[in-house]
Amino acid sequence: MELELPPHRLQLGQRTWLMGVVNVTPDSFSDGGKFFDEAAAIAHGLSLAAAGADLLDVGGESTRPGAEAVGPEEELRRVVGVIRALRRQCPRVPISVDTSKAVVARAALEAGASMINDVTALGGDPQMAQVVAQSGAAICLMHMLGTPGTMQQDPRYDDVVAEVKEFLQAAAEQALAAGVKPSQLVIDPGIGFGKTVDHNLTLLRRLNEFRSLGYPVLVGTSRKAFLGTVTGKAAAGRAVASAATVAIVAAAGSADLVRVHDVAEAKDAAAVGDAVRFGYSPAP
Ligand code: PMM
Repeated sequence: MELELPPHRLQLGQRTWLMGVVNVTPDSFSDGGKFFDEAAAIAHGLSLAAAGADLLDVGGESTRPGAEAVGPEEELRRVVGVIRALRRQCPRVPISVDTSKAVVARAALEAGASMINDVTALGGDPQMAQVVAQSGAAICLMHMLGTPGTMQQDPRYDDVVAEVKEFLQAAAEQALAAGVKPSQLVIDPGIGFGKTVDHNLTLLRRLNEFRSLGYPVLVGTSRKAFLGTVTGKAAAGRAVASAATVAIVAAAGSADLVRVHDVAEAKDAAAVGDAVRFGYSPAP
């Protein structure tokens, strides 16, 4: 299977691909405020690419629990220049835009992005499916229970894996009905988005069950709160714990792409996990 990110193309099933996070926000989960300035965000994106990121995910709206929504003008102001600069300065690395607004997605694609990472799985903006269908860009459909404002207030499931799968299947069907091609779709169980620690661990343990949906799987565990619960560490000290999850999913072959803040650590973890899965062969 291949994921087309024009003009790039990722061969899936050969190794775990690393999506480096560039948050141009004052208030994200773990790095809010650090790269809020455009020049700092661009430099950060370039450093992630140099550390081995296979694609970069640029976001201008925080989805941290309880985060305030950002208007489209402000989100456009934050991400478009960063995407344009990264496209120009680092043409080898495809760019994804972390947005649920169609107007931001469209502008980001024009600026050089080739994937939309929509944490609302097309539920946030009725125009989004059309933007994806018309552009041919890849789209990541992520599961969230509720909204960032409410999602961590006592989330409940009878069977978290079955319910998240059902949601992603329905979101994929909605995309296909709007004219999106199956080859454009990526799915993500949305670790931390309306889930308890136990829900997150169960999703990771049973991540391979999402394979039956037939789409590439992306997972984002990086620096998230459940790792803080498990290790007792604050967000900035969760790079090793985050890398451990990358090794686990790589060895299990349960994810094609991992969304990470600490690319250098994740790269080693993915290399070890991939080597356990496939055996070791030196890079050509
Ligand atoms: N997590 C965050 C933001 N965007 N997108 C996808 N597809 N999957 C995720 O798990 C995800 C996401 C929150 O993380 P951050 O605010 O620390 O970057």
